[in-house]
Amino acid sequence: MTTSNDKPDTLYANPLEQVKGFRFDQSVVEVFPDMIKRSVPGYATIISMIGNLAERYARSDSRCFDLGCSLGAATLAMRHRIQAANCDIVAVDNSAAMIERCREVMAADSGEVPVDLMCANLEDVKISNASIVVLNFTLQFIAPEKRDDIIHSIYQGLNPGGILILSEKIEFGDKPHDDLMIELHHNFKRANGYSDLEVAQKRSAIENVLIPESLDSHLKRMQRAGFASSDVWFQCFNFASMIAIK
Ligand code: GEK
Repeated sequence: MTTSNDKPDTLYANPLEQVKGFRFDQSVVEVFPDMIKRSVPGYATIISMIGNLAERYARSDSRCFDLGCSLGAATLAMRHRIQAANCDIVAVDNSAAMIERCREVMAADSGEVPVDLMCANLEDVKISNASIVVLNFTLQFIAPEKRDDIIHSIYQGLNPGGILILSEKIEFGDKPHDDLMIELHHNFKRANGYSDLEVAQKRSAIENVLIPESLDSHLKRMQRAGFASSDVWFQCFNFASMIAIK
């Protein structure tokens, strides 16, 4: 899905009179592969390791869910590594523009695992008979007061031994450390060709749209939901991915 032909993300390259709240609309879909790769440290590694985990945890006659699938990068990673027989992937996103493009991406892919694409709010999707649920940088866009119910219903829908993979932008309780991680992330973006103006305008667009929490809040929430074990398996600056096992 991510190729050198990706359309470059220039959405915030020019000064905007008013920076509106970030939305996953058609203009974002057009540049999404370039945007996410230049903005999220470790994104390619996380996607590739989701494939690795799918090979290890997908079970025969069960389902794998990719919630907030965007253009289906995690879905494709799972699709190409799942060995279990009769295992389906359910990929969900509430942006019609994302799902439409994701449908084209899936059609162009030769993987054999069936993929069911749904344009829906993930809160309305019933999780059942799941061996894997992926929330790859999605929960951060959902109001914090709704997050307990979502993680709890994922727990309920997982089969014993099933896993939740939760990747999130995170914040730190220690202010100097939090400031340092933000600075290092912004340096990463500048090294990937974003200007100071782009970094600043994007930051203001996602304020109040992307709400990060601490690793501790995420791990405690998964524990409260009933997960037997949960911990971080990847972190780069203020981006982390966790695994919770039922
Ligand atoms: C990847 N996982 O490439 N219901 C369904 N989808 C939602 C909801 C919701 N309530 N809220 C947000 N989304 C992908 C990357 S991007 C992360 C995920 C980012 C969707 C939203 O439309 C968008 O496509 C996705 O979650 C977040 O592995 O852009 O930083």
